[in-house]
Amino acid sequence: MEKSRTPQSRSPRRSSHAPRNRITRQLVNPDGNPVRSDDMGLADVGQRLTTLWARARGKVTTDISFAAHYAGRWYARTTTRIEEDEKARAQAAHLERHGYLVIEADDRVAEFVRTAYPQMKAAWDDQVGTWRDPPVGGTYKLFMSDVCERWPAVLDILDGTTAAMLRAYFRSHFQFSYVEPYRTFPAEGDLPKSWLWHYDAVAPGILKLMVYLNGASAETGALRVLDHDESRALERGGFRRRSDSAKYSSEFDRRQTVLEGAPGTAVIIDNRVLHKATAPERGIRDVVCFQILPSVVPTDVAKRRQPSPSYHARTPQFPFVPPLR
Ligand SMILES: O=C(O)CCC(=O)C(=O)O
Repeated sequence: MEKSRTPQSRSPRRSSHAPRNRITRQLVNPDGNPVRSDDMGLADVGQRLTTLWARARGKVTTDISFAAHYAGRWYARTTTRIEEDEKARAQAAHLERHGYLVIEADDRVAEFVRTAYPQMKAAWDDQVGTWRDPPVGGTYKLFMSDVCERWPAVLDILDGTTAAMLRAYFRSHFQFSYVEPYRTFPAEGDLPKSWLWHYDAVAPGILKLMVYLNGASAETGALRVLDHDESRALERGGFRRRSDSAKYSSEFDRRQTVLEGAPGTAVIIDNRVLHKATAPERGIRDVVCFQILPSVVPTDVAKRRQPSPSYHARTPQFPFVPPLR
């Protein structure tokens, strides 16, 4: 039986004299209007195809990366046996439930802040082994390269309280996909993308952990976060992408949690919660940022296997699969 069609759903009948123009049917302008063939030169078509190809490649890379992460997490959980104490389990449950957690410095972190941070601070002040991001149009983040080579103790600073919580959270061992120190400054002009509300482009459950080397308050650039429930509420309310940040700014102001802390405090978020960097109103903020994922081998073994987990300007966006070419 033939399906009945409403007048709206019926496609317009093509006149036998009308030119068949596939491009007109497939492409739209950025404002959503169909592109007319006489608007488009060959260069435009080429440009559009390049954009579509880049998008498709990005999507495939993301999908493969996420699938690799889920498979790796499952395998790590089924092959490791983790028994952490009640405190670690309670902290992990908070991170799972809310999507963020703050851990005060334990002795090991405090020792690093006391002994290594003054040297790191001097290197930042003198701009030794550093680079700015973005290179033009702003001077908001000063990254430092080779932190694991210059201050190897950085790889061990989480070995106390935080490591126990991380194992309880992943229910497996864990590893770093990069270790990235950077300094943030008061802003002068338009802010680049991580200063708007966003999710990181990594699989859910991968953690970002920042150790505030010199502490952070609301005025000196503490990380802002929306917990799981608030992030979902903003999505339901229409937030889709970073560029929507200004439109929903009063909602963000109302719902956000500012993760403040003394020197050595670790703030941890999973990438399913909306978050944003904030330029200090005064002073500077120095952090070491770790991206953390599950591991099938103990963390010490994973550390030794990695040639250098320090962050470099070339670090791929998805550390788990090589970029597709
Ligand atoms: O530096 C911060 O406070 C957060 C950075 C951030 O969100 C990002 O780089 O994605």
